[in-house]
Amino acid sequence: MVTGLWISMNCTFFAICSRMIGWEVCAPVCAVGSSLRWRVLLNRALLLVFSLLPLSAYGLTIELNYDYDVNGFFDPQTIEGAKAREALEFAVQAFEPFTDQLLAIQPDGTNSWTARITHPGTGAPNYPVANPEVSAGTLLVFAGAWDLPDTQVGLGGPGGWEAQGTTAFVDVLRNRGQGITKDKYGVAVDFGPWGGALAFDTTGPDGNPRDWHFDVDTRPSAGQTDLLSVAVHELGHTFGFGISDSFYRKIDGDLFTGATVIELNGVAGVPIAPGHWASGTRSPPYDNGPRAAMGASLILGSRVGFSPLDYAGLADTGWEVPSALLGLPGDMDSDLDVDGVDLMRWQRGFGITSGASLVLGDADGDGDVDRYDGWILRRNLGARATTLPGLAQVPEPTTLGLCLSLGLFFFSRRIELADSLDG
Ligand SMILES: [Ca+2]
Ligand SMILES: [Ca+2]
Ligand SMILES: [Ca+2]
Ligand SMILES: [Ca+2]
Ligand SMILES: [Zn+2]
Repeated sequence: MVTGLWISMNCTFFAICSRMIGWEVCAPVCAVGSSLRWRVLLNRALLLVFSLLPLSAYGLTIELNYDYDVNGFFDPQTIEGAKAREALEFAVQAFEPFTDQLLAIQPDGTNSWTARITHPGTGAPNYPVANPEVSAGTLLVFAGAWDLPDTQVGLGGPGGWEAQGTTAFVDVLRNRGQGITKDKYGVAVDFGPWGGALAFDTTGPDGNPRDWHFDVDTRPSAGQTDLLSVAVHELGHTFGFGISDSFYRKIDGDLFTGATVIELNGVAGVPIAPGHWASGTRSPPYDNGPRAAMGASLILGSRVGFSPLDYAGLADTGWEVPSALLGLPGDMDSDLDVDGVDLMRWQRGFGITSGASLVLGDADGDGDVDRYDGWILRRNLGARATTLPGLAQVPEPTTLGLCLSLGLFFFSRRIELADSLDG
């Protein structure tokens, strides 16, 4: 929660506020705040308002559930399992800065639902999970591991569902209060899943246990499979990359033509392969950028983080992605490099828990300056860019003209992320 920062800064507040609760509400507030007395009263009122806002206003929570981890890949009682869990819990931070206001799924006497997942510990399709509760601002993600076939290292995607109950309840399952999510009912503009499932491979194609690399602070050795890289890729699918109607709507021929991607890339679109960026796609705005995470394959022994291009793809799918994630990662002073000055900003800002900005060291736009921001920065130390795009946020649709009563939708899943070398 931000406190005190807006005293006599009500137009700064206006900028923040207009993002959070809408232009119409904030504009009159800014207009009347011209005298000091008004400002003091106003700021007291605003602080009260913000103290009542749910914490989810500042980002998503990804709730990891290991109930179906029947092979003990994430068993915290074992050294390896504890490391795997720590790595996955680190990886989900790549998505938690998104500011979408997802509605709560609360089954009760009238309303019930069944989540459907690909069982993350066995691969059983359409496995039912009865009536999970999902809090506002939260995605529920089931995690486990089994022997995925061939060279697959991970499997992830959003879950399906069946529901019965009130129209309002079914609508929440359909889109969590986001925009239209199915082309069947109009034009898909957003994606609002309850969550999904992630599975990791236990056994390599040679029949030996897969050699996983769990440590997020070091890079994998030759031949190792990096859990963080696989996790962010499969989570990207859970967020609709390569799966959702709103994603597919942005594909024209063999190019992805979402506005945020085009703005970041500076040309007409980015080549796409089924469900992924074309093989070997690198992310702008770097000079000689790293491979994007949502390519179809991972080179063993390498690490791919969720890159600006991957974030742009999710922004075009309907997610509210902070602008900090769409620039050069870790460039705190926006001078097109990641160097010691940026590192110093992060060190000075370290420990701020809310209200921070990029210049104070908040690399991921979630308002704090923490270990994750430093991790982003260190990964990119030495990186440069020639230009930064003038990125605009893709606006959330404000009205939904939908009223539907039944739902039995998308049993989606996506496999892939082969461990093959594809150049
Ligand atoms: Ca396998
Ligand atoms: Ca959204
Ligand atoms: Ca810099
Ligand atoms: Ca941060
Ligand atoms: Zn994939």
